[in-house]
Amino acid sequence: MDINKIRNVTFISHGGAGKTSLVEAVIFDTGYTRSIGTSADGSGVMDYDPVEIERKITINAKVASVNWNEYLINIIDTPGYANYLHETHVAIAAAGSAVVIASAITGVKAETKRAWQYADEYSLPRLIFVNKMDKEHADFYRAISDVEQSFGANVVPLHLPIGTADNFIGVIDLIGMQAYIYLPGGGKHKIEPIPDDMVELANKYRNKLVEAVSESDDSLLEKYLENGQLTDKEIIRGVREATITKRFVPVLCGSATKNYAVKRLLDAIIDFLPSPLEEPVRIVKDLTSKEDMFIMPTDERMTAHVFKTFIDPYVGKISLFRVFSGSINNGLEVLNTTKRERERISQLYLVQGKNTIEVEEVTAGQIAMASRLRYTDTFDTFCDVGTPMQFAPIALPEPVISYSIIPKSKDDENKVSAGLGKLKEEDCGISIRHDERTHELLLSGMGRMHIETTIEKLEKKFNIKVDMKLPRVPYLETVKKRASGQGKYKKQSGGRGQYGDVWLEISPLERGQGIQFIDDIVGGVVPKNFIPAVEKGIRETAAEGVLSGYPMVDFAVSLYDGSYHTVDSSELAFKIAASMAFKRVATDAKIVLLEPIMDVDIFVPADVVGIVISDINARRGKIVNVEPQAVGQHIRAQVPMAEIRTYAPDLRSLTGGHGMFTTALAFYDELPSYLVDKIVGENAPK
Ligand SMILES: Nc1nc2c(ncn2[C@@H]2O[C@H](COP(=O)(O)OP(=O)(O)OP(=O)(O)O)[C@@H](O)[C@H]2O)c(=O)[nH]1
Ligand SMILES: [Mg+2]
Repeated sequence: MDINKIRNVTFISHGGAGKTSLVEAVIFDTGYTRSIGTSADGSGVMDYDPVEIERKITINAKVASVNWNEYLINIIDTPGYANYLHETHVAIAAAGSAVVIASAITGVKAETKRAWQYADEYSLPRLIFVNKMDKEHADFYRAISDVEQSFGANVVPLHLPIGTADNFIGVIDLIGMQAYIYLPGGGKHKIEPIPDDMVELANKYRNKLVEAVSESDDSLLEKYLENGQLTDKEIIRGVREATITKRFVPVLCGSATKNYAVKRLLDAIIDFLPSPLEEPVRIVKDLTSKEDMFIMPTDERMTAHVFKTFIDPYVGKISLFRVFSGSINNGLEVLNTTKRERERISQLYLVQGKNTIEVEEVTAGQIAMASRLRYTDTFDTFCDVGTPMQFAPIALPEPVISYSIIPKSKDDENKVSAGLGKLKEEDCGISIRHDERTHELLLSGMGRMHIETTIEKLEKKFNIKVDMKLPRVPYLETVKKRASGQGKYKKQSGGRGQYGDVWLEISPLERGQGIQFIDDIVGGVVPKNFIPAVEKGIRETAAEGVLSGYPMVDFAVSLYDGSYHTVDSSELAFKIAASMAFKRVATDAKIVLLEPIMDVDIFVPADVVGIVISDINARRGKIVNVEPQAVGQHIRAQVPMAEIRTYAPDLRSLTGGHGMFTTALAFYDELPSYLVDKIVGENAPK
């Protein structure tokens, strides 16, 4: 494959703007399907996961490799909803350029801005496609000004729409200065002169285009000043250079579902977006020299990066990877550098969503799929066996919400973690852990909907049904003051009796000090061999809590007196006596509950800082600091875990999707007394 004729492009935007519909139209236009599939009726080849079909959204990033005019265009379709932005991140890292889909109705929403920022991080050149021109209230010019305001980007239309909504019939190409009029059914067009009533507007935008092109290139500026015009070829070259160097962003428009102007988009991808040779260069670590180096697509040493895994209940594991240099042919043994294992690639495919075409070889710049790999997971690197190299892992956002997962049937208990473990292989945005403090299985993800769709996958793929619940807060107990007293266990009815007698003193310790047991016995009033039993009795009772069922911590306990019986005393008797004494003395020492407090870092636009701060206050939180950022403000706060468990969806609705946050455990603090009864009540033995 001629590397100059490859384009790797990701489609990004907020949810529902029409990315997948556009990809379905592309797959049809390039001859891979006989009709245009839609997500609305589940007939598409892209959104084929059962949960995607049911919810009519994209959840997994997917690839469609199509041939168009002898070029190979690999499109990575991404989810738009904020709950799946980690997939968008991965797609952007694998692609070399992006098509940003703006809606002619809603323009640019928060998620598109986030995706745009990611694309900035990877320096991706991009095009904008204003979609849904056929819908009522569609407005191309409003969408463009929204793009300009949202991104401060220098946007330059290459097309103008002819008509809108029901009257949208085609586009004017501002380079060829002609009209593409689409025939009902889409895909096919006639070329006509620009309609009379649009000639003036077309000239105005043509001039803007020519000026933008000349301004971005000195040699073209000279020609423009000399001739007052540029040739079509010069404009195309100028737009290409300006797009690849990100001096401006070309804008096209059309309708995905009507399949109007979709082929024009394919032409633009070829004409204006970079080939792998022109993409931002990638860095790999050369494990022989231990140095980071740029890997050029022309390097003969093979490097490839796995960016997505799917788990198919029948086929097993499917790995999507991009070859950055060299080539991989069917049957090649590669080194999986990440796992330090040799892996034979025996089935190689190009994919269009769920459809596959088997191939013998893939070369630098291509995206392909291999199935049934033994060792390989997402983000692993492949390279030639003799030249180990490794790509850095992709930095992903951390999960922001956790739920406790409970199987509906007791028999499924083991299956649940195994099933979730498999889903984690296909979804790098979830994490699973068993919380030892609350004995819950916690599933964490990017939002409530992400958790919901994950458990829907669990049911649809593996037939495991579970419920989700907010996780329990791991409260702790401690004591506030010093207290002392006795515990005496005595039983003398028939046979051998029981006798244990201890005096304990409890005193509070600093947070995080745990439990200190001090043996202050003098003169053997409690014999040495019984003292470990006393300590055990105390520790076991503390672990179960005295007031609320939560463990008691951060106290010192001294065993300072007691008595024994030469015949009746035993380890068990002293253990029971210690437990009795501990419960009594702890209660006198004023038990309080401790709750986990989280450090919360919130990033929001400046205009919502006030709302976000008052919401944090309403959650019993404290604002630590507010600091301006390049974009928006950074609020640092400390908030009780109990109040922030659903912060991901709450912040999203509070800020219209523009807020982001991270949390981490900060410390434990005393729970206000007015809340203690509620917590104690919740945990009381039934
Ligand atoms: N009228 C009209 N409807 C469209 C167009 N493009 C998409 N739609 C509809 O918009 C809805 C969402 O389309 P999708 O293609 O699933 O949008 P998406 O951007 O892939 O959405 P996510 O994957 O969830 O981010 C569907 O009901 C489509 O039929 C268009 O050009 N015109
Ligand atoms: Mg989609």
